[in-house]
Amino acid sequence: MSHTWALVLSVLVLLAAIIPGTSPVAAQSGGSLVGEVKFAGPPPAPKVLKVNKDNQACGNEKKSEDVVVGANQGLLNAVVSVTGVSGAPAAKAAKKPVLDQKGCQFSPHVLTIPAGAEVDILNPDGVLHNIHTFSTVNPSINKAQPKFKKVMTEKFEKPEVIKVQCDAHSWMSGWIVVMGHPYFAVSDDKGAFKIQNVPAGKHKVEVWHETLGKLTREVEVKAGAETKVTFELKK
Ligand SMILES: [Cu+2]
Repeated sequence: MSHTWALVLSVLVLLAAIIPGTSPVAAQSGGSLVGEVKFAGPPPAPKVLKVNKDNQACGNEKKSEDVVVGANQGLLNAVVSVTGVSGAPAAKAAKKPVLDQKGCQFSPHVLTIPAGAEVDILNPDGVLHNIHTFSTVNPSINKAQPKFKKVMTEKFEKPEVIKVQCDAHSWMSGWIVVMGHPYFAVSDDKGAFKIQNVPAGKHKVEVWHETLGKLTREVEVKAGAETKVTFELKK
């Protein structure tokens, strides 16, 4: 290959990397949905879970993550999604989703993935874990992951909210939320979330939290603009 062609090729590769993965049509006709999920009322004190096994790897206690409230009442780990968008494209994960079990704790506590995604389940602890998923739409997984097995890969084909436990460690619990469309996000430790490239129009927006339940709101998303929405969940 000549130097000129090599240069042209590398410029093309660079351009491909710079231009975002969404189609120009979607970007123009869509808007983004940003906001916060808040916890109403005084934040509950986190429950302390006793660790009664494998203490060297797991520590002596864990804080329950079933309600985690941060600054300004921000609620962590709430899943916000725009439901019922007709003709929604299948979502693709930007990178392969990972569910870590480091320190005998599922991380992230709530993992959101697009339907059809494979998840790498990591075991860096040098102890036996046994992932157990409580699902009805997807096949339930109940698999030992011995200490030498650093990665196990599982696929989740259908949209579903799936509770995850470890049969070796009773305190370990988490969630895998499988989505059938690309319009979702999880709230961070300030309760903030952002969903990009939502088609313009009126949509139902749903927030789900593992212990506080669900709320639905109708929201109008405008093309090329940021639409703000705040949810407040209570016990
Ligand atoms: Cu475990």
